[in-house]
Amino acid sequence: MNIVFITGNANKVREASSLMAPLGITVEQRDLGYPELQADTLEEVARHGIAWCMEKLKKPCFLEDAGLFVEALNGFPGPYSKYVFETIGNEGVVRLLDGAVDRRAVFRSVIAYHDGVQAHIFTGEVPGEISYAPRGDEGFGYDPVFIPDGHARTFAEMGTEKKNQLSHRGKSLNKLINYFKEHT
Ligand code: ITT
Repeated sequence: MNIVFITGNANKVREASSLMAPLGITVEQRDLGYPELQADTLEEVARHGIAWCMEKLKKPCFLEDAGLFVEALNGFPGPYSKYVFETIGNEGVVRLLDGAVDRRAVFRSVIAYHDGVQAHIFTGEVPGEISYAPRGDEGFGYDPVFIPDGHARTFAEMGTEKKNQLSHRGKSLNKLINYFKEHT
């Protein structure tokens, strides 16, 4: 089976392939540059994006919108995670929590899969903490500052396989995989 993953982020494709390739699912990256709605929830962004992509591509495909929600910042950056990463980056996020004892955060992933008839949503989340400084050089984005609950290492200090076992995206991708198993 071949499935199109619409994303400009090759790291996401690497993570999806790591889970899907062993099951005989080939992940094909297409970067359509879909418009990301300025919305309050990841699901709205994903639903709007997949409808746009389906119009363009006219074949089954999926996309994923992810975000980091920091408790002490009332869920910021959340749906604005990309912009915040590109402006203040990991050092900036650590600085925003300067002196904060409550460093809890949640990573969320929303996959929108369109089967040609309708869209299906699959979600995943992982609770954790923001580290006191960026650590590790694997992964991408906020991985160097996110420590999943019950672990001492940041995502960037783990390999793809370990991150997939714990991560928001690993969870949403596994739900998508189960859907494929049930429907193909
Ligand atoms: P798309 O083309 O798929 O949208 P993107 O990199 O823009 O790729 P998102 O909008 O989903 O992805 O991600 C929002 C931000 O959160 C962005 O800066 C990512 O680098 C970061 N991010 C997403 N998933 C992450 C993960 O698993 N670990 C660390 N950072 C992540």
